[in-house]
Amino acid sequence: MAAQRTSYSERMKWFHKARFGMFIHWGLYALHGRGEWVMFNERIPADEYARLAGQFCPEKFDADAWAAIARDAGMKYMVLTTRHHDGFCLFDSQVSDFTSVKTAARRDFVAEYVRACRKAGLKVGFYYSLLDWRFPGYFNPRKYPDSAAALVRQYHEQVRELMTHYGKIDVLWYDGGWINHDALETAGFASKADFWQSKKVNAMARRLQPHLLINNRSGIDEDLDTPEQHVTASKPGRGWESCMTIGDSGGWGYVHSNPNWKTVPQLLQNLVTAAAGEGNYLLNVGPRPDGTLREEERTRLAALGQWLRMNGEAIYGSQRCPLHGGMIGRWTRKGNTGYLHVFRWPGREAVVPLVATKARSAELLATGAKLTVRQEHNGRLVIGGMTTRPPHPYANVIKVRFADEPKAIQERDTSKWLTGKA
Ligand code: FHN
Repeated sequence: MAAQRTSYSERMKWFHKARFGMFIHWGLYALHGRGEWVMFNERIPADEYARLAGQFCPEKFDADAWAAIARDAGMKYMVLTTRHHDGFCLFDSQVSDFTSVKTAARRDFVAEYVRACRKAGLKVGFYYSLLDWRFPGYFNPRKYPDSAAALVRQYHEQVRELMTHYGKIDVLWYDGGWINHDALETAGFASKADFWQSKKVNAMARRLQPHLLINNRSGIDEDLDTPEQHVTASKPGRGWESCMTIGDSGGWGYVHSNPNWKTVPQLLQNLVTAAAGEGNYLLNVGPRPDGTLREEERTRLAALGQWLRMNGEAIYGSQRCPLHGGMIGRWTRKGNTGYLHVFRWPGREAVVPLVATKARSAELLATGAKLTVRQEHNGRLVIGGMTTRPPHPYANVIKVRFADEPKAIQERDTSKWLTGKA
């Protein structure tokens, strides 16, 4: 008897609280150290690329270490590439020999990853690439219809395996659902979802995993929008998650010389911007071939975790807040409490225009240090009693308790402020 499917809002509850997750791109491609697209970018023939599986023996792989880094960073879930576009599976599969169980490693890394997530109290996400470059039918479904059909069959069967053999799964993170439009048309498919038969496979996944969240990359919107390398909020009520690399966008998988790493303030501002839009931040790591994480990733994640231990109240389960942050930063909210995330510390006072709601009190969230509040007739809220220099170098949160849910004054005549009126 299929378990009763739960409502969207019910399924989304933990996700809205979580706000922050770890994306992990790891597989054979790490051996080359030139990103996860190396097979395609360098047009490495399938047989030559497959020989990498004989070298993939990540002796230092430790899923518990990954989970501990994620947990200490303040992350609440992980999403691992169970299979990327190269078709190599980090899990056991009855429909493929190109797996980490049937080749040199002889390990089901997905099983180890799932156990580690649960032990660390993290929700479990599976990334799965629909496309598999090894099938010519992906590139030309009209010329190779049997290969295209085999590709789709493999994807359906492997999604069933992933939804069946590893206990309760929380997120199914599809990727690689794009197909050349002309190729689709000439092969007689009306859409990507038609080619992948996504409706059928997603219905099966939900029967097996009634609480599952599915992203929007199988050709159907499903539960989550997935802005990539940027933080753009979906409309209220629609779940979304910004996925991003810590290094530059040149590679999600391991790149052995990546000169361009985002700073902790940049990463923090992305996390806050996601939380301000009631969305999540899925921050990526690309482990080395041996399974270890780079110093540049570990130090940044540790710094984010330290900040979240002091300010997580303003992030986890955050709601949208209409108040203006201006040059100073961004607002999140929980009920009648607003959190002003100060990216650029203004000095001894912070001015917030167009506040319609009475502010009762203000304090520095991290320390509880009391601040003052003064509201002027034109809606300007002046928070005072601040130190000249920022208490924390990256971002500081001012917690403001309001008499009601904080609202902004809607300006009908924007020039009114010139005369001191709202
Ligand atoms: O091609 C993939 C890429 O390798 C990476 O997995 C990202 C992560 O969202 N998704 C695709 C590019 O949009």
